Amino acid sequence: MARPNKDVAALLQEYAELVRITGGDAFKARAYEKAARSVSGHPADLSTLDATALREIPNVGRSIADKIETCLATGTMPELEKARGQIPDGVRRLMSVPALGPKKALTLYETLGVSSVPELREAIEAGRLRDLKGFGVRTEQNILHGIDILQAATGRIGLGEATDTAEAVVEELSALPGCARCTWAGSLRRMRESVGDIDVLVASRRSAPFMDALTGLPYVADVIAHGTTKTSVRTVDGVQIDLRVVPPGSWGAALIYFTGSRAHNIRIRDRAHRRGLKLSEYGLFRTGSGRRTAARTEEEVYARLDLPWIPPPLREDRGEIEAALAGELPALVTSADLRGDLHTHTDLTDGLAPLEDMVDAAARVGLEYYAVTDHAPDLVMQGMTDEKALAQRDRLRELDGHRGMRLLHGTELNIGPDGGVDWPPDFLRGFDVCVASVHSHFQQGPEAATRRLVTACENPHIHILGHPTTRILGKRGPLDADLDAVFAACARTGTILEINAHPHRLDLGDENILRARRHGVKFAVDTDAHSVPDLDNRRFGVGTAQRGWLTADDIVNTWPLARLLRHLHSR
Ligand code: DGT
Ligand code: CA
Ligand code: CA
Ligand code: ZN
Repeated sequence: MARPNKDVAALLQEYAELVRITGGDAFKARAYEKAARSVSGHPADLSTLDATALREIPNVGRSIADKIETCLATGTMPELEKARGQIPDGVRRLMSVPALGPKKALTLYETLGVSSVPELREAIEAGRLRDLKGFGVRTEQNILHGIDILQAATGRIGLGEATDTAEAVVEELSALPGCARCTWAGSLRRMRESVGDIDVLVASRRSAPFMDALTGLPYVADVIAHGTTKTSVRTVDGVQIDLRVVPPGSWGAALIYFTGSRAHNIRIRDRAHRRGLKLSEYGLFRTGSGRRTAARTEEEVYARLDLPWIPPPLREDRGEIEAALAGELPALVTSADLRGDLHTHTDLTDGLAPLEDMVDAAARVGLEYYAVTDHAPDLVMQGMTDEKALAQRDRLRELDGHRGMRLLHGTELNIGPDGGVDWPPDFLRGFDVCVASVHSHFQQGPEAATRRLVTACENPHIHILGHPTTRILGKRGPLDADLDAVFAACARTGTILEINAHPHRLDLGDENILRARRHGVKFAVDTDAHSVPDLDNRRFGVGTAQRGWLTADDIVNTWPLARLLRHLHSR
């Protein structure tokens, strides 16, 4: 996402929250929230737009467009500064706890003087929330659980945000004279769902120009260490970036070393050791003579250890070395294998772009087929009706074949607490594809939650289980269900498990994919796009699938459309 869009969206969102906390106009808060979403989902860089173009962004009227111009020019807006002055920082910190809305946060601050997350935990443990109006044992439990999720996420950065930052840094450094190679390594190259920091590697004969360029980037807030082999900085968003510069002849060995994981590196270092070799970030050396035998490329170093090149998402010591030795590394799915997307939205429900724009964008990124799956009526605030769904279907049939792309009409059903979904069977039969997902009642116990998902799998009209655990990274934990039972039900019924590619979801995640795979299920890597830029999240879904050892054949939306439709109809 373009940096100005992200910054402006954050300011609008913060303003909306402050309006809510102060008990201001709920309509106004919603308007700013919607504008924040539109701005962050807008394909063009805001700072390149004039006043007219700003007003054409969905949910941005004249007044908000003026405020956006002020934000772009000054980095803030007077209304926001005023609201910031009225609300203690502590209340805003409390609102970062999942499960704690503005009203409750304000109550806690005003009645108990609680103004930080640790104070909140103490207050709960001391039983001080018990007697507050609107707080019960259940709320306490939810808040404690929310604090746990928040703390587990603390200090780690999401895959999407980390990729944006890493791309910007690599682009900057690659343009400098004398740069032979430049890429990111570490957990980001392994496509972990969150990363501790970003590791960037440069191959060059001279290091100083790269170190200086990194410390001089406009979005760098502090320099943690500045040296000749390693420099570390922190960005204004609090993201740490480590940069190493190595001689071009050490590139492959350094890339292996800094890609990790530590556990994988230990395994291959042991292997080197047993061959009378020593592996470091500078190369593979003979123990006796100290002569270097391989270092220039990753392939060369692995080959010298009698291993094929191992794709970074597999480098976790989860059996990849054994599989490599047996010649059984999976032929991992790649982004180029994806032919379609089976879960997407338009502005008929909560998407930001009209059907025509989404379809056109999907065709431009090269998809062969595309399913539109707007929300179904049980999610009442989305306002879906039979008539709207049928009208959308007509329009979609007219657009079918746009730039050679095939269109499927689908829906995203809501799995109710008992496993039932929206619409009667006759109406469901009219859709080409049905995704079904949980959007409510997240707190069920394990038995009910398992029964709920298994019931959905057994519904012959449901093709795909959307974001199966329903977690939101750093915000909401997974449903408390027996996933092995759910995966077994998917295998038995032919229900496809989604790998939701949104970087805040990545659901299923890698470990659950590995588990599900053992049950012999099929997967769909879908974006759940709510805007045009969301379509680019495919790569995060693919990276997650790769971490789960999946091949193209495991993923139904890599299949030709005819094979996919046969599979959907066989249910
Ligand atoms: P993260 O940043 O916590 O998400 O995870 P990584 O894997 O990116 O870890 P990081 O940034 O500490 O280091 C990057 C890679 O460098 C790591 O995967 C392996 C390698 N590495 C760094 N320090 C050591 C070390 O002391 N021993 C070994 N074996 N490898 C190291
Ligand atoms: Ca790292
Ligand atoms: Ca690091
Ligand atoms: Zn969706």
